[in-house]
Amino acid sequence: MEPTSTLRIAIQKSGRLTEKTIQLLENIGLAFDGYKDRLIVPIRNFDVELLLIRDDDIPEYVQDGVCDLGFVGANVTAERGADVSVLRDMSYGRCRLSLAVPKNGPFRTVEDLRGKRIATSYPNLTRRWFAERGIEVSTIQISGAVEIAPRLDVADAICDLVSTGGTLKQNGLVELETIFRSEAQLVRTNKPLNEAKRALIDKLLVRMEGRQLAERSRYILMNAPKSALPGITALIPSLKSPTVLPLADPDLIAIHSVIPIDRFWEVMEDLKAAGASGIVILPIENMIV
Ligand code: PRT
Ligand code: ZN
Repeated sequence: MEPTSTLRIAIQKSGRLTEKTIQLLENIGLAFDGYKDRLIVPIRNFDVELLLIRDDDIPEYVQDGVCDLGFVGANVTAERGADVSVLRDMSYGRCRLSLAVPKNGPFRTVEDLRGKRIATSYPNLTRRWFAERGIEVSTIQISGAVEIAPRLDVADAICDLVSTGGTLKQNGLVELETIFRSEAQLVRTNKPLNEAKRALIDKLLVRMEGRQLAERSRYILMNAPKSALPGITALIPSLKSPTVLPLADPDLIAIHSVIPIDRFWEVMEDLKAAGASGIVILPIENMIV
């Protein structure tokens, strides 16, 4: 497949990253019809097309310029050693690549794995990690169901992706050490792009930033006695100064602002203590600062 004048974005055809990526693209205003069972999906309102492929192929496609952008796990890009640039961490598809050993086995530390067999779908990352520590191991490359390798005596330990840890537990394995932390990323080719494509990428990035910021924020409304305003203003880590509106009761005011979601509970409790009442929190659809 040759590079085209249309901005081509690679996404995972069917897997853990697919739905979130499709949702994000819809949220930033790209209009397209169904994507299931299609290789190429044209975007109706931009000179963009989506290429739906296996995640393992995305780093190389972007590296070679067959696709200009790609959404792919950092783990895949790192394993492939692809020459691409990371434009954004996407904060979904979070997982870790970890070493795990049989729960009741003899291995308690990474040192205990010296000379042992490690089953993994990530032989490059695994080998590099052990080499950096001067520990010799042999890696056995397995493309799926790595977690059963110790039980089959194909390997002594595994190095596999973990998110909840449920799969390890079910298979009688315990995590020894995390060797790589990952999330989905938007990557860009390092091949030169024309002005139109660069401008379009910038536009999409601004929209993504707005969307991600909105997801991390909440709109907050509350009533309070006028006298409580200085105390409340000091508590709200708003983007700019909060909006203060008069109410029918001249002693009361309404305050509107935006708060980061990670401080949500703390801020709510502190506001109440500072005199706020009728506190309402609303999700934000989009935000451009
Ligand atoms: O078909 P294709 O090659 O495109 O897909 P794939 O099967 O190779 O990948 P897929 O869809 O499983 O994962 C795509 C990407 O999602 C990965 O490359 C990671 O970046 C990311 N990701 C996030 C994960 C997980 N979380 C995850 N939990 N990928 C795999 N897993 C596996 C894990 O290894 C375990 O076997 O899911 C299982 C459940 O995990 P626990 O810990 O929640 O039990
Ligand atoms: Zn894959």
